Amino acid sequence: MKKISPLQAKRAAYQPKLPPALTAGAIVKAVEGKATTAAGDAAKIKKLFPATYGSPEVTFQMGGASKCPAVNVGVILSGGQAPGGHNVIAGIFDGIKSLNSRSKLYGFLRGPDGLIKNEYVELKKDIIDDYRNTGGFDMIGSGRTKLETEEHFQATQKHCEALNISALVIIGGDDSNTNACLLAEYFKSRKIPLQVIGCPKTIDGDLKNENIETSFGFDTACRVYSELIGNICRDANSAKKYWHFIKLMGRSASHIALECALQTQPNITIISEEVAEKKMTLADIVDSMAEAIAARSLKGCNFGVALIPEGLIEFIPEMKKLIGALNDILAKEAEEFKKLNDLDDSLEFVRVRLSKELAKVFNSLPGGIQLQLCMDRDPHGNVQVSQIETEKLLAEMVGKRLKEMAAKKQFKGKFSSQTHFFGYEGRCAAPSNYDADYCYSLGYTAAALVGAGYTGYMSSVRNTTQPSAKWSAGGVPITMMMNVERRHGADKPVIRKALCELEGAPFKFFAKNRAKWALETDYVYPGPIQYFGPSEVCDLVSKTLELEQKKK
Ligand code: FBP
Repeated sequence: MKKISPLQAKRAAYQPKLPPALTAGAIVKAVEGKATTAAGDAAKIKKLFPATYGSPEVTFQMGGASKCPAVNVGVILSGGQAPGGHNVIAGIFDGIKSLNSRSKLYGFLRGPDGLIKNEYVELKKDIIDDYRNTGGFDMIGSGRTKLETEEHFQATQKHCEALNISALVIIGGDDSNTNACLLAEYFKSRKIPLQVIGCPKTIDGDLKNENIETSFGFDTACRVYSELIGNICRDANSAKKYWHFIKLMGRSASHIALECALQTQPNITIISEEVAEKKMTLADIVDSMAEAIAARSLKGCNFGVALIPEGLIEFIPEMKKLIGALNDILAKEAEEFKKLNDLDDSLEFVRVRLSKELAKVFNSLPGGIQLQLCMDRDPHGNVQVSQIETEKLLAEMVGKRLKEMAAKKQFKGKFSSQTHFFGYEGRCAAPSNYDADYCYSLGYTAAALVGAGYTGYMSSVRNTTQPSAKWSAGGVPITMMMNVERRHGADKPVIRKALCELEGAPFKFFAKNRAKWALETDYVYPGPIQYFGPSEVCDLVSKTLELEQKKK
């Protein structure tokens, strides 16, 4: 028998909470709201999604039909790991069994690839039970293949028909849910009886809007990082000799960095969205960090902690333009670029294709960063920011700047840095109670959407800062979250990414306190996630969600 940890054994027995509408099962009464539009470019989205555009929002109430036929459902995990994915699958399983005990769940392996290649496993009770309340995506695996071509859609249809699958649940981030919507549109417009439902996953926290309070995994991942940051804060304050530069995952938006800052109160936190808003250059960021370090040094503190969001580089206006141009070059001339074997030739290839202004920015970067910017894009055309070592870039540039300041007698302290990157450490942690409950409810809600016959919807569970007895469940048409953006050198319909709002309550709270946190040693040490014990330590919600919901 596979050995499991004592915590895992106890945790397996945890029964996640559900919104009241679902406590008697997934056969529910669906209350429809008004017809919806899109987040932007409504006319274009309507044209691209004639069959699914404009569907109403749906809220569930207990009740509805007394019987439901058995359904076969397929599920895939798509994109980066996020704590709670197994609970979404457990929720779908329990939900469809509550619709009809003869319902079956099939898990396609390694994400969209499994669907295209027809590699799957039937998820029976014993498998599901082994994975309840565990972290990771290892039950069926995940992948980043983009489900977007006609061949992919046809293969999906063929493989689902062979298993008598009438609904697919795609658990993924903004890009994967965009693809879920394309798939739903494809089937609905051709009258193919295959429903598609999305579930909002990503530790990045950038898949949220009026109806999707948060993406799952954000809560747990931020708690893991905050525990580690708290430990580093304590180490910094004990040894009093290092400045720690910590890069935090979050491909684009700075939600993770902001949440961790709210939980731990480090000395410096850079928020990419603010950098973009203030049109700061790399030099501006370096100057502001060096000044903060010099000010702290005057108080005798030659140590501190700085948080750097992973996506920063793309928010520095000059860098954003550069990356945009590189994306276009690498998309249009991918084949020629791939043929180059020599690193210098690769750099020269892009350099000569850049405008004079952008070539200057490119040349100002250390060689290592230039190469990292030219590395393979992910299948969605995104720069793989987790591989760009901004924490090292900034530590090096800040050190240089402090030396210049020292020469002018503007800095008399000492500066020694350590760099860290926290990302993968948090993505497969055992879900916090919040994520365990939220994920199970999202999965169960997806089953209810399947039972009620909807397609092109994202599962939505709301009011989650309240006890579960006040949670609501329903569905949001995915087209409602879409706009048109430039990707891979072309205009594409995509779900609008939710960036940190500088007018939002979480950022405002941070902005109000950051000067004090910068100068003083005001660290908070959250410690590890607690699964057992008093509710005030086990049943927490993220500071971000707490502040966002408070204002409502
Ligand atoms: P998703 O958007 O797919 O949830 O992934 C998020 C993320 O964890 C980012 O924070 C990070 O930049 C990226 O995945 C890393 O990707 P990979 O796992 O392919 O290295």
